[in-house]
Amino acid sequence: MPVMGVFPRGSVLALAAVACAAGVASAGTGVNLVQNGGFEAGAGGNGSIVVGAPGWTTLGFATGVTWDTGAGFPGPFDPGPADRGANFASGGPGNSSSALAQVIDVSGDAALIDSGSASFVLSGWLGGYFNQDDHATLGVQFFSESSELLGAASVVGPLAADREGLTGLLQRSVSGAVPALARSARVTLSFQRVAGDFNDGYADGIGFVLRSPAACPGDFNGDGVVSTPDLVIFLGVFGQAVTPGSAQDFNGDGVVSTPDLVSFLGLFGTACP
Ligand SMILES: [Ca+2]
Ligand SMILES: [Ca+2]
Ligand SMILES: [Ca+2]
Ligand SMILES: [Ca+2]
Repeated sequence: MPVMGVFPRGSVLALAAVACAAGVASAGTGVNLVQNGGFEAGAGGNGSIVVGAPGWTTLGFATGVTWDTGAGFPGPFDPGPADRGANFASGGPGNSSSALAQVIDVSGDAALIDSGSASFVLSGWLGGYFNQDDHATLGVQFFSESSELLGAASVVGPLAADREGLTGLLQRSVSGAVPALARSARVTLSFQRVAGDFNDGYADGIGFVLRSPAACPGDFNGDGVVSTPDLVIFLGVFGQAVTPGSAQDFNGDGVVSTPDLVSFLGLFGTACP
C-alpha cells in the first residue's frame, strides 16, 4: 500500500521480539502441521503497527494485517482464499526484506520418513500490491536430528504481471519427497519489497502437509475400511477450501469437490491392505 502512518519504532521492535517463540506442532499425515497458518491466532494490525504473528518467529517488521484495513491493502473482495478469516501477513512498514518462520517437529513420523516414502505439500496464498513487484516467497528446509540441512524447496509468489496488476493473493504450492532422516521442517515466509516504502509481500492460508502413500486413502477414521463413517467425514468438508494435500483433497487442488468425490467413491467399500 502506498500510504503509511507514523511508525513507532521502539515499541515495534519490542513487540516483534516477544512474538519469537518457535512453533512446534505434533506430526501426522494428511493434516496441516503449520501453527497459525491463517494468521488468525492474534489480532492483526493496520500495517503501520508491527504486531508480528503468534506461532511464527518474526524476522524484521513482518506483521499480521486485518483484511478490512483498506488504504490500498488487499480487502475482503480482492483475490485471496475463500476462508481468509480476519487477518493476513505482510512484509510490514519501512523495510525491504522481512520474514516469518516456524519449525515443525516431524520426528513422530520418523519411521515413515526414513522409509523414503513420505512426501510433502507446502502451500499458501501469496500476493502483492497493484503494479508493484513486492512479493512473498514460501519455503521449507528439512533438518536432521543434528540440525544438518538435508533438503529444501520453495515457491515464489506472484509478481504484478502474474496478478494482472491487481492487488490480491493467489494460491501457490510446491511438493516433493521428504528426505530420509528429516526430523524437523523449517517453514519460512520471506517478504521482499521492490517498490515504494511498504513491503507489500502478502500471505495467508499457509499449509504444510505430510503424505504417506502407504496409508489407506479414504479411510479417514482409521478403522481399516472405507465405509459410511468415512463418507460422513468426507461430506462434512465437501465444497470447502482445505489445505492442499489434506486427506479429503485427493487431487490436491485445495478444494474438496466433485473430482475428489469420484476418487472417494472409487474406494468406497474397500478394505485397507
Ligand atoms: Ca487469514
Ligand atoms: Ca511496496
Ligand atoms: Ca473407515
Ligand atoms: Ca480437490
